[in-house]
Amino acid sequence: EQVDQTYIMVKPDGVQRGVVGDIISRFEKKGFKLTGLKLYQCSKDLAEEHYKDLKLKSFFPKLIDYITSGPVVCMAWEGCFGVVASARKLIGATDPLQAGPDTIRGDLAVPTGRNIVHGSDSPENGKREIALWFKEGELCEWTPVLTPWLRE
Ligand code: YYY
Ligand code: MG
Repeated sequence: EQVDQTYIMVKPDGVQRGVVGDIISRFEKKGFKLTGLKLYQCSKDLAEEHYKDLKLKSFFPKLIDYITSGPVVCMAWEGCFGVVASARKLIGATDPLQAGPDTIRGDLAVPTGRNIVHGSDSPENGKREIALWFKEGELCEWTPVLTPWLRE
């Protein structure tokens, strides 16, 4: 049975606005397994590496300023096949105006440049981003007691 990981991050505006608990709760309730969690002030270098595919975009410098403007909450979540796409659905569209109701961005955010949460866009990037943001020893292997009720 295939297991995937996704990197979810509450951006500095989400931390400042006090919605960290709400955001974590949505992934817990969906039945994903938390394997890593920390509050972290990231460097410019790390933010640039994380968003390296967007380096040529006009909004890149503003994006890096935003992500480094305060602490973020870094999370690694694991689930069965589809967890990465499923997490993106919970998060909603990049532009919160396009994000559906009951999504994190649809419920809590307005401008694209303050869209409060990040989620990996593919299983490959999930792995890459978790390796980028977490050191060995910061991730936990454990078996939630509800596993048989959440996986086939
Ligand atoms: O994966 P996701 O966060 O939904 O969008 P990306 O296209 O990867 O862009 C990353 C990040 O960049 C986005 O969450 C906000 C910011 N951004 C922006 O400020 N202005 C845009 N037109 C597009 C993206
Ligand atoms: Mg993205």
